[in-house]
Amino acid sequence: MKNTSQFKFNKISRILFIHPPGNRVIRKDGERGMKACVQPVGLAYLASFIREKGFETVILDCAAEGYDEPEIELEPEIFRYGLSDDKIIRYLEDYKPDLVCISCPQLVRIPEAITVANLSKKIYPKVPVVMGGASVSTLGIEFFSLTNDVDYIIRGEGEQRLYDLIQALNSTPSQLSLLDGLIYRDGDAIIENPFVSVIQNIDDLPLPAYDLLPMNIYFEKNRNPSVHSSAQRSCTMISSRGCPVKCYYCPVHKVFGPTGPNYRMRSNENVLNEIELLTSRYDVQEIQFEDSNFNSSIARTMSLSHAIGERFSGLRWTTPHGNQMSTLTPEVLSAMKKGGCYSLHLALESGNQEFLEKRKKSVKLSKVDLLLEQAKEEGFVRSAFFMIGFPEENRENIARTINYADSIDIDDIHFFIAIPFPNTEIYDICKQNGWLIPNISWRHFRYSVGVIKTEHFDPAYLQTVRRNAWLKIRRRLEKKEHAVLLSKNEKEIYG
Ligand code: B12
Ligand code: SF4
Repeated sequence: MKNTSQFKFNKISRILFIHPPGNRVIRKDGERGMKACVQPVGLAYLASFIREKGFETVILDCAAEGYDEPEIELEPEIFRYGLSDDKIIRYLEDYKPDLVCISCPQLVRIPEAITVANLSKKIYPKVPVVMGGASVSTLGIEFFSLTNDVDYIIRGEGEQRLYDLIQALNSTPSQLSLLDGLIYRDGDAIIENPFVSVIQNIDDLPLPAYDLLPMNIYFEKNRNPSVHSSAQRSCTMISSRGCPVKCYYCPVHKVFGPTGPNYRMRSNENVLNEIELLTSRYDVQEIQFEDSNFNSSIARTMSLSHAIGERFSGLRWTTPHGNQMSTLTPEVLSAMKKGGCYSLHLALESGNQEFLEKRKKSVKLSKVDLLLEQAKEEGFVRSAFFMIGFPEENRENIARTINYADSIDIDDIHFFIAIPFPNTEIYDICKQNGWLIPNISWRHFRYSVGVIKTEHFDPAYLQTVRRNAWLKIRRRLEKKEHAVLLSKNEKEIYG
């Protein structure tokens, strides 16, 4: 029993934000997922917003700070990386927070995020623990069945919501039931408030608190598994939130658009201010825009590209989370290239046009060759993303996607195993048909493992097919004069 009135905590003034340790696959045959070292931009936004309201804030990035520590096998072939429990405890003891805010960006990291909550409660049973991020936004109330050591979860964008929670805890706990997106315990009950709002004008947010992050570690390791950086000092950034499209497997709307697609773009000026901060204070040479959908608006892509090129000549940038193909007109490609963008990441998804149409994707396979040619002429490095293992697929469809991927003129390739994130349409389809492998660890909800088993395939089959396809296409690409492959060697896999 630990309802709010039972906390009897200090008034909250010192807030610790934690990015938990990460985990990756290391298979017995030596194949391994890439170990990420990337700025937790969401946490940097939160810390900045809360600091501006007058609170003392620090960020502990366990994944980056403990990047070189020995890895620990958590379950067969999945290893944790980052700070050890002892070091996290020491940090907690030194800082003495009044509130612990943990970010859990991906479902795969839920067990590690819960471990951090356990450690905090062990030392400070009365200090409230809040968790947010795409994972809990996706899972919702179900999360509370996993642990008793998290008191509050906040779904969606956390800046205003976290501030409102702190205010309520400090002065008006009776207001908790009114806070949008909050799920919390009240005695034995779990209360789930409605989750509806988004931040209308994202220009109103302060810039992320990069000064609270260990920026030198990110620059030194320079390891964003989604992109082969063109410069050592690279930094991720977000120029828009949400996505105007709604794919049946994507959880992005659980964070940025609870009532449907809720796409919001920052103004050019606001984006340029952040680039100015990153280039002048941190000497950043490459920006990786991790927007869900950077180029969905033709007008904005052109004007932002132009603005970046004008003000930051020589700066290189890219969009590793993927490019929507339908808006990459020759004019857009040319503007992006002139503005400093050096690589494209085409979210082609499937080699089956019928499937793409059924799923209302705007990808037209008949136009891919021309687009790739135009992109090559402009001088882009061109990578393509495909997904295999959608529940509706059979082995023939999967083979068609792989053959198609092998037929196009690209410089790098990624195959992702389709993942049914909870509370998405694909998840419901899998659940209704009994295609979800029961009692499977959250650490398997990654593109290199998979959790779907139908009459046509299971994760082991998909992993083998993916591996063989990657090796075959890699060998073809390696022979190209200017091969630019993200994976450093054949054993390194995405996911
Ligand atoms: C950059 C990125 C990465 C980086 C790492 C980022 C990091 N530091 O953790 C890399 C490339 C390494 C990566 C890897 C993976 N990623 Co990723 N990634 C992203 C991406 C593109 C951007 C994240 C971001 O900066 N967003 C912008 C900020 C503003 O949003 P935010 O982080 O969500 O934070 C806001 C809220 O969530 C909330 N919030 C966040 N934390 C907290 C904490 C508290 C206390 C509160 C109150 C609120 C709160 O407030 C923030 C501000 O509004 C997102 C998609 C997207 N565009 O968001 C996918 C995304 C988070 N990734 C995803 C996935 C699946 C993965 C992988 C599992 C893929 C794989 N390889 O199999 C791996 C896992 C890596 C690992 N080993 O742990 C999914 C997660 C889905 C889910 N529900 O699990 C997403 C949503 C993409 C998608 N649409 O499917 N990823
Ligand atoms: S286009 Fe990309 S970000 Fe947008 S809904 Fe589809 S998969 Fe998600």
